Amino acid sequence: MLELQNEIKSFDFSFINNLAKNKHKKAYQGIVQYGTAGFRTRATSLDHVLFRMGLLTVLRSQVKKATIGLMITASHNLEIDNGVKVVDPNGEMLETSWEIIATKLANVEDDKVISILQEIIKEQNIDTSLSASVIIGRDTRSSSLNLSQAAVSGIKAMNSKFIDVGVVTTPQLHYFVVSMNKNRDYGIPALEGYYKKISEAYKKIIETTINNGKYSNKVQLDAANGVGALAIKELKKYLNGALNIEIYNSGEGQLNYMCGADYVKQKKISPLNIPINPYVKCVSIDGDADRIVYYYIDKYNQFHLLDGDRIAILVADYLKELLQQSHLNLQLGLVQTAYANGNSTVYISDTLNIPVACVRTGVKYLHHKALEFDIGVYFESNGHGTVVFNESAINTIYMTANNNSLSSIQRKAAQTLSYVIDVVNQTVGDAISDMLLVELILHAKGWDIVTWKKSYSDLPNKQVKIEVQDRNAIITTNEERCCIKPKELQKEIDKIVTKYEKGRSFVRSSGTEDVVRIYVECENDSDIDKMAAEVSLAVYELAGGIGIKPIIPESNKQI
Ligand code: G16
Repeated sequence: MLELQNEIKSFDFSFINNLAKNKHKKAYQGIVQYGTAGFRTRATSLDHVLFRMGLLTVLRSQVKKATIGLMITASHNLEIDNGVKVVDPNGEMLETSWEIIATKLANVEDDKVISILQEIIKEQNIDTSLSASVIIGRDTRSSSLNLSQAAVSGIKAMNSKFIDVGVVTTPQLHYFVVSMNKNRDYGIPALEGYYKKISEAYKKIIETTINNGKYSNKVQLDAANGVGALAIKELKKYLNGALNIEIYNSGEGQLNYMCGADYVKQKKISPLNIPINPYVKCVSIDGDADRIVYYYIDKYNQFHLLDGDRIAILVADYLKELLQQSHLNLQLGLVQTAYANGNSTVYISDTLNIPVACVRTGVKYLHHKALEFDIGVYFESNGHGTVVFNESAINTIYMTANNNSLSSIQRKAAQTLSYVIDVVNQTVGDAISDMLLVELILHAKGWDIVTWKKSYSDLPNKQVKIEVQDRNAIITTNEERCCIKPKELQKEIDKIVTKYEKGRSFVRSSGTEDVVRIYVECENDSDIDKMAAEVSLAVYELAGGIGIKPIIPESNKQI
């Protein structure tokens, strides 16, 4: 069980000032920004940022009168980077207005740290005599331990209580924050509580549904050489063979290097070190285990990806079926981003008849939008997503499951839904619980991975990244689907897309890497490389590209 350390006393600003100017002084003079998922940059530039985030989370905890989380990770980035995500009381990412405060505090000169802290206290009207608590976790990067110590140094300097949970996945840290704040209503705040909750609910569903024979419970899992490998090894103990997970890239190689969910999604190829045999179900998770994608190769060695869009559709379709069987009138909705394949959006609205919303990139935006539904499914196509159930939906589901006056079909469907609620990590996208969710659905439907893939065809698509002098020079609107700065760029993109049947493209600056991301999709596979090169060249020329200039292939042949 987690235990809070340290006792609350009043702040000693001269002590904090001394730490800020000496032990945790700025080693990096560039600007760091709280981006899509917190601060993320070279690990060597982050000590002062972590110290200051330690200070800030104590204030945030006093404002929210709740436990706040600090996760040290750079998720899908390579080992050389690191970062920090601040987790708000209900498991959401830090509130946007505080991202600005965090960015300000992270960037001021060492001798201004105290005055900024005082400014925050005044502006936010913080009662600094209140008790505060922070939970801190880290991934397996070699830089993570020192950075977590810098954060602890900040937390201790503010005399706050804290728990250092050590090496955990990002979703586990979110789970801890929520279970601490919800007084255990969400789950027991310990790793054992997390594993038990999701594995027991999974086993209950597996036991009560019939397998028609096509489903195989074998999964080859690429753990990106990250913390997910440790977590999956633990999970296996709780699953007792209910799922046969073979783990690859479990830490012997470099983190996220030619492996992991991001690599597989972007390159559309298998990762290193995973045995590839036709039709074997494979999954890749990312460095902090908050994203997951599925894939297989066919007998012609062709690679087939089942990304976040497909997972969302599988999950939403299954939930809709259970809602129909249990006669529950709950509003189910799905949230995507502009990266979602056009055909997936059409399939959700036209075939599944489920309302679908589009928001900008970043789980924080998807999560909030999903909360508008009774049951909100959200997934980014990169495999980051989950399902959220509101309180009244949860109560209705439990009541229906226990209402003996209803038919056994109705009750059983509601019972299954109640188990699904426990399999899902509602606090944030969680590769591990998402895998269990996908597996229980495939099991219930009796599907192999090929049958799952058959539901609809993706439009050919491609994502590329371009380095520019200043990625902030790109400004977008309309959920990132339209570029308003540099002014001429959108006109150029519009011209390019009209040349291709079902052409669609958008560009946006990444919030986790120093690049501009480009997305293109169109009807014909043979056009996709040319289209991507044309948009890349437009970005390069109009947004200050650096490095090698993109070359447009002469024909529409694939390169
Ligand atoms: C983070 C965010 C995701 C986002 C991804 C890429 O994921 O949590 O919502 O899709 O970054 O963001 P960007 O395109 O801005 O670089 P992770 O798994 O890296 O923490």
